[in-house]
Amino acid sequence: MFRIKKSFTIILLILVTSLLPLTLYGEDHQMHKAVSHNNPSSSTEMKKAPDYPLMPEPGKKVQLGDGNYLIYKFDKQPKLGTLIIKVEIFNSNDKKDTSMEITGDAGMPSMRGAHDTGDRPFVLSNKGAYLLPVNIVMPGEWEIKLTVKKAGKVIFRGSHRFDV
Ligand SMILES: [Cu+2]
Repeated sequence: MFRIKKSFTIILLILVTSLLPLTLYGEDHQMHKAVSHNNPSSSTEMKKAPDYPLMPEPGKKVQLGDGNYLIYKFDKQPKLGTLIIKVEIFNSNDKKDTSMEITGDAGMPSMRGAHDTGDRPFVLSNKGAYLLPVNIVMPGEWEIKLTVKKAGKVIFRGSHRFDV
């Protein structure tokens, strides 16, 4: 009986001592992995631009989920000068929703960084339309990227390309 107990203790001791470095190594290894894995991936995720899927044409319903939709238009046929982008958001009962925040980033896809405006907020008009003026400074293909936020959370991203 004593012998069994003793040998059990020895086995336990051997197990513990042999597992201890393993777990330590394991943790250390995992930590190392987490650090070396996190650094590059988090920085690439931060640098990775979000996707802005192409939206239906101006004047068409663009679904936002939960029955909400937006309709965007330009104040005129796009040409050089100031172009106003008008966005209206409707809920599932076709009632205007003015509680959202919209930002727009305009630029030329072929000249990344040359004229990009960065995300700028649309301003709500007294008619309940969101408006953003964009300065079209040269002919060619332009792109507007829309981001819609509800209560501070992004619920939609979409883009539209047009020729000037
Ligand atoms: Cu350009």
